[in-house]
Amino acid sequence: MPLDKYTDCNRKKCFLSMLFITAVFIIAFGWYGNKSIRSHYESLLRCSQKPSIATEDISTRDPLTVVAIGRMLYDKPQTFKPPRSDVLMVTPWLAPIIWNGSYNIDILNAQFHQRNVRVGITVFAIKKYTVFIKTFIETAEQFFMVGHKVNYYVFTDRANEISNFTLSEGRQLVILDVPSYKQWQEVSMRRMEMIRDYAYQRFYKEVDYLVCVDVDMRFNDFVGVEILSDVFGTLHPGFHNAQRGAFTYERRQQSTAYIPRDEGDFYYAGGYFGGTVEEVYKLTNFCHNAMMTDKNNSIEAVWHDESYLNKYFLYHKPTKILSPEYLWVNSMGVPQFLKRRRFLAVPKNHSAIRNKRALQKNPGYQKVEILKLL
Ligand code: 4GW
Ligand code: MN
Repeated sequence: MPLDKYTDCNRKKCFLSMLFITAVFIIAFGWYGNKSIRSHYESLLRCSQKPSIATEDISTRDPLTVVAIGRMLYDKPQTFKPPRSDVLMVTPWLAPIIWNGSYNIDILNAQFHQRNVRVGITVFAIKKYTVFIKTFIETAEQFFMVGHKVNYYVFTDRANEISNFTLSEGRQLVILDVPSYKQWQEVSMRRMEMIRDYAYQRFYKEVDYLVCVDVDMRFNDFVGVEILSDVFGTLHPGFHNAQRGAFTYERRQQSTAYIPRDEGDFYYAGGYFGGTVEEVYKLTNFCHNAMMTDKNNSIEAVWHDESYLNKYFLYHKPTKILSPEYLWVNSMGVPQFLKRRRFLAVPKNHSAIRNKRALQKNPGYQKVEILKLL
């Protein structure tokens, strides 16, 4: 075969085989492409038939609670203009300290309403302290978590002395019958154990957050969801500006509440702490166990439950701290930085309400009385 013929023929063969190969490729790709699109589509279908957990959760929720936060008008935050420059507004571990003017309650209310948050507030009214309940509840109705779901948990040994209250919608009062202890120190300290036990048995089913406070108090201004966080403590009004060395932490090394003089952030008040039910469980469980260890070693921390709380907060830092606006004593006057007095101590007639002999036996007695007279 002449070369040119050969090449001619070869060209034809080559062209035909190229055509054939191209056709095979087109068919093969078409089939594969179709298959992969179909399988992708099938996987999409599978996804929509079996939604992920997150999708499922949203779809089963009450549609009213899934509403987004609507359009709101408020002043833009200013990068170089902090709303307060006279007070510390954040701790070195980035927990906010709550002062008037530092937050927008409308934004916070919208966020907490969206989550349909339920708040439990615990108070103890043992023996003669039932006299404080009326003022406590009545002022709480006016100022505490207004517009949110609230359960008052009143721990008492005198349920018959707790009168009926007319409460706003979404709020209820639960009386919890508890034993009273002979020694007043124990009355105060056993609060940790009782809160722990009820958190474990009951509170976790009924509320999201717990606020645990003294009963010898009255609300005097609004206290709302701005206080809520995983675990929060409150600056003790008597020590809000004190030096470390002046904090009345437990200083005896034999006690589980011991804090060395070169440690400590703040002095937290025993009469106001809280957080999620789970975090309050952990806190109260720690404090109660520490107290029991000390009891077995015949030692009791100088400021009872407050000393153990301070120890807990030193090594489990609170995620929010309430300023003294949330716990104040009028006898301390009204300093410039205090724009609101939201929760005030009710002056006590000590001899009428307390067992004086027991008080005089307490080494810290004089200090309490002095603080109260300030
Ligand atoms: C001395 O005789 C007492 S009795 C000291 C406290 C007592 C007591 C305290 C009581 O007889 N019944 C009672 O329910 N409590 C609860 O413990 C009550 O909730 C009270 O607010 C809390 C702490 O006691 P307190 O308010 O008297 O403590 P301070 O003076 O530190 O606020
Ligand atoms: Mn008190």
